[in-house]
Amino acid sequence: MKKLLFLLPALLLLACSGNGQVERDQPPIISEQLEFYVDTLATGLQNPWGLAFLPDGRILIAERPGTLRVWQNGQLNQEGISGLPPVWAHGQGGLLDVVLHPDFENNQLIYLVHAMRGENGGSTAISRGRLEGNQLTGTETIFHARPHTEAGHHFGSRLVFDGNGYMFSTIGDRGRMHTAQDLGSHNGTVIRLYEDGSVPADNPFVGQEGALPEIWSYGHRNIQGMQLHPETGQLWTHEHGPQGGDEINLIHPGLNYGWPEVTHGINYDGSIITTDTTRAGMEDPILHWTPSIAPCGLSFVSSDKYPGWQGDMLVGALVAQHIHRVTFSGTQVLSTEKLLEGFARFRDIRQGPDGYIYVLTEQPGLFIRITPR
Ligand SMILES: [Ca+2]
Repeated sequence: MKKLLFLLPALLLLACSGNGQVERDQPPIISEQLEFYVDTLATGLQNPWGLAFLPDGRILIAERPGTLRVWQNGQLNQEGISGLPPVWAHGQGGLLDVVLHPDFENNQLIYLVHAMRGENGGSTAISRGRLEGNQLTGTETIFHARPHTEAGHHFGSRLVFDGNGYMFSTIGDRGRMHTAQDLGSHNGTVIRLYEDGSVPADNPFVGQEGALPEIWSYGHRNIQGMQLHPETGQLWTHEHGPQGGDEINLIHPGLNYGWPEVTHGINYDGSIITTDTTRAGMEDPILHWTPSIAPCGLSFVSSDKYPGWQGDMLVGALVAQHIHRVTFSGTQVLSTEKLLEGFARFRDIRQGPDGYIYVLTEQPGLFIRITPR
């Protein structure tokens, strides 16, 4: 018995590579399709928002107040990445997503989505720089959404490369809902750009008077989860509704996703935004959540590490504090399951190059791995 008690702490703290340690919650969590462990890789993060996997094994973690942390050899480095663009840590804004260029191995380019000040307030921006050691060099801002406002609401944002020279990013409605229907504003949109920030000539609103050419789709409230489907290449997003009416959408160029003309939600004060949940000329969501879960972070499971979850979408929930697993047949939702209910506010979910699912939470700010038993 004495020997067993001695062994227990060793079971809870499993040695990881390097100096770091993985803290494993015991016993495993039993879900519908599989049993898994929650392995804590790092604690003490400040509003972690996005993460990216470097080919040398380091992992970058963006913290919203404006630091880009490095997880290396099983632990968080004290020093973050230097040479970041000017981040406007303001309300819901700050340093948001971090993404590697698809050809990072050859060009070392890191892309950051962040809030940035300009004249008369600010909005969401995209910057990039070359990673040399722990420093970004040649950092430049290649897009800055407009109009600017002092509002601290709804900056988005995620960034996705399609590997064919294009990138997609998202801008929230900045707390001014009706601007999501205004093509003269980036508010409430998905945008598509070339990798240097220039505008593809075949974007849907290029040449349309009064419309901003970067816009790919519009009528969104605040998108904080986006990924290309690993098999079909379709662009999937989710977005925060108001009170109720969070959505999963399949994004097509030039289309109007309805906010705030159609929604399944209502205002936070209980007042009605619109009585319409659907309207001709506006896209219906694939799935909507009422009450809201406050979705943030999205990853399809494509690896073979999670039998039973392959092809499913994992969605982080901030307010509802769980991971939502959604199963599909094509674009038809078959079922949903709540994982890790009450664990924390889930901010980002990514499948790493090793096939495992990595997750960021806030309050507390954790970096965890979902490890199948
Ligand atoms: Ca909608």
